Parts: sequence; C-alpha cells; structure tokens
Amino acid sequence: MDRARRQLCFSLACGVGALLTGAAIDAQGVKEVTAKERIIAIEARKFVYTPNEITLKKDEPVVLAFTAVDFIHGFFIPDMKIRADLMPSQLTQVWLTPGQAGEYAFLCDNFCGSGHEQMGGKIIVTD
Ligand SMILES: [Cu+2]
Repeated sequence: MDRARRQLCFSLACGVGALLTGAAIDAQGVKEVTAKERIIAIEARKFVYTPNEITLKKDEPVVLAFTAVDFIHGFFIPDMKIRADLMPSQLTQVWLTPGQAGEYAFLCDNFCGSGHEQMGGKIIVTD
C-alpha cells in the first residue's frame, strides 16, 4: 500500500467516506489513511474554499479532505495537474505529496454561479 501510495504522488484519489480520523479506513474502503499523512480539512462553498491558503512541506504526504456544502465544486491545481470533483455530502480525498517548493494556485473549475471566477486559493510549498 505504501508503495502504491507513493506512486500516486501528484495524482489524485477520490474517496467517499465517513469521518476521517488519523489512522482510519474510510467507510467504502477506497483508500487507507495512515498516520504519516497529515489530513487537511477543506470546505468548499459558493464561492470560497476554507482555508484558501494551505502551507505544505516539500515531500510531506498529505490528504486534502474536502467537504462541498452547496454544489459540485471543482478543485484544480493546474501546475500540479491535479483535479477533483467535490460532491456535496460526500468526503472527497485528494492525496498529494508536493515534490517542489513554490506557490501553486488552485481554483474551482465547475461553474458554480456569479462568484465562481473568484473561487480559488493557493498552496504554498516550503522546503
Ligand atoms: Cu465554481
């Protein structure tokens, strides 16, 4: 599983689950979350992600755990070629291990209304 997960760096995985805890398996058994992965909860709602600025460390494996409140928002990091649909009332997990320091903008790429163009944020990867 660890090897498989490493190969998933910079790709994404979506899972449907119940509550995430530090070392739990989500309800559908889609993906195992181990203690080494920091879990970052992110809420998506018209027209904001909370938080909208996320600081990660280079080479640190994390799971972005999304909850969409009111729409099928998108999550897209163009410079990492990662995207996911964030389904309301479901947990969407995005596995990510940034390999390079820098700033990476993310945005909603599902049109969600008149504030859609402002819906975005950034990931800051530090050395
Ligand atoms: Cu949108």
